[in-house]
Amino acid sequence: MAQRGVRLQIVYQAAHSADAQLVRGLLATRSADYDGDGVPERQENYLRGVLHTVEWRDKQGCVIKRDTYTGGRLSGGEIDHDGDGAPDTARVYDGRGEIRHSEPLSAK
Ligand SMILES: [Ca+2]
Ligand SMILES: [Ca+2]
Repeated sequence: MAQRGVRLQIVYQAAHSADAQLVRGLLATRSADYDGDGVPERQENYLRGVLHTVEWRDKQGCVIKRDTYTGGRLSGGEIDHDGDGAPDTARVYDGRGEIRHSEPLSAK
């Protein structure tokens, strides 16, 4: 029913504005601009309609946090604590989304 490239404009109470993109009727991305500056802080990326990653970006558009979902469930993540544009901490989550393991990533 929905065509490739269909875009939905949604206004949430929590976010200033949110934007969703469907590909062949399945949710592909969903982004939210919480402070209303026109640049989304958060973007959800879906694979075949299932949540795959959630990315948080700074004002320059650099990813400062990326969570990975397996089968729609939070499984791992990378964080850029010092804001140098490279992730420096990796996390592994248990089945309930609690941090099971966290370790520093070597600089690339
Ligand atoms: Ca924003
Ligand atoms: Ca870093």
